[in-house]
Amino acid sequence: EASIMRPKGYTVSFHCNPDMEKHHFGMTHPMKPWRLTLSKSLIYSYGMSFAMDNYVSRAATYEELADFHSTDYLDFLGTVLPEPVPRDLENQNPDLKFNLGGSDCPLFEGLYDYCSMSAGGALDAARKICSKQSDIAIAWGGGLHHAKKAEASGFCYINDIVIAILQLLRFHPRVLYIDIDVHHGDGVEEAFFSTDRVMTVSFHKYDPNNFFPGTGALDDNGPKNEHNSGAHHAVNVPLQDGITDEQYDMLYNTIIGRIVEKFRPSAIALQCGADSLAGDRLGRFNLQVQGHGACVEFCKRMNLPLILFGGGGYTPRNVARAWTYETSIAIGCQDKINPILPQHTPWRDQFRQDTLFPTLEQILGEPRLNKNPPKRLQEIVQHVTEQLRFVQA
Ligand code: ZLS
Ligand code: CA
Ligand code: ZN
Repeated sequence: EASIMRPKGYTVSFHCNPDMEKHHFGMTHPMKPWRLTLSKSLIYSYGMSFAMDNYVSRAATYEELADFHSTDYLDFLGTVLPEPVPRDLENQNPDLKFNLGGSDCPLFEGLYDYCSMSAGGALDAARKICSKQSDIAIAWGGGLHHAKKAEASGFCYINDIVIAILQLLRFHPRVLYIDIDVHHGDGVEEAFFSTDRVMTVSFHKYDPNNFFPGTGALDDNGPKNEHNSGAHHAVNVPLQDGITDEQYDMLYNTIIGRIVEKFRPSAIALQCGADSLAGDRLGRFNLQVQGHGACVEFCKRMNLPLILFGGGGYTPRNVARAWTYETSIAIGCQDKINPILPQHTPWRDQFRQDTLFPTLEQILGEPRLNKNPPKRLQEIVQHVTEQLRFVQA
């Protein structure tokens, strides 16, 4: 039989909604939904859509959002409108309801649609994984890890990741959540704080007083009460400016390798925030496209159903590079693609900002001083190893 002759094939699905990308947070706001358009056009220019199942995702319904979010919050989110006139001086610091309307989480035209489309893509991806129609499902429009049950936070209004993981939990006994965004994945950690069915792992820049959101210390590992099943099921990897590919790779492989061994997840959800790349407008790390992509490669090698979410990423041309490279890893064609960017990319001017002959992997930006001493990295590995002694599948 033919299926005996060849290794089992696998399916990658790609979930996006072009309408999501048209929204604007405001001129100066760092979050630019059009980075999704830029990423997609590069992915399509390489012809990668021919190696995936492509879906235009629907918007998530109110009921689907209410799986995680409070109806009070959703009702408010569904009715608030952007202010018709700019706030005047005496109105600079309004009482923010649900943290909506400040400079991080502004109100903008079509906000509810934008949020429900982001969640719709993530949820479609999770459903394809549950039905085993995909082995790897990609939702670059998702990954908004700061949103809380009844609160917007850090550019995130609806936590599409939590909603997608809740869907996975209907079919999967244990889900491993990994977060390589430069910010702490606090919203996802909090949502699954009290369960041993989800282990959350975030790698992030940690400086409680100077870097958002200020949580995610090495010894924040879940409920302190040992009788709470969520105890020890939150892993935090606090890092400093300038971490390199080599250091990150060592930490990631050691930590994720041991977690998979101990926790034995049946599915992995990976938030691929691209603000951990060198040269990011908000980030602080020195990761290259290769080093960032190595995290995706490592997860793929675990041979478990995998969802890839987007997330942060504030230098759009580098976001597009990373998510294109990571799409190629999902498909398995990363060694076969031309490193010189395709001539006919409609957005070539964006990439020309770097050099005359821009490549997929070369990102520009002054490297930041590395403030991660090897000794500290060893301490982190040591702490996580000890923490995992309390974890069993
Ligand atoms: O993880 O640091 C903060 C909070 C503040 C400082 C900034 N001011 C404006 C508000 C109060 C304490 N917020 C962070 C949020 C980072 C969210 C990351 C999301 C994710 O990548 C997932 C998608 C922050 N960092 C930088 C800014 N906000 C920020 C920078 C520049 C601007 C422009 C627009 C708005 C005001 C001026 C803004 C925010
Ligand atoms: Ca993170
Ligand atoms: Zn971020």
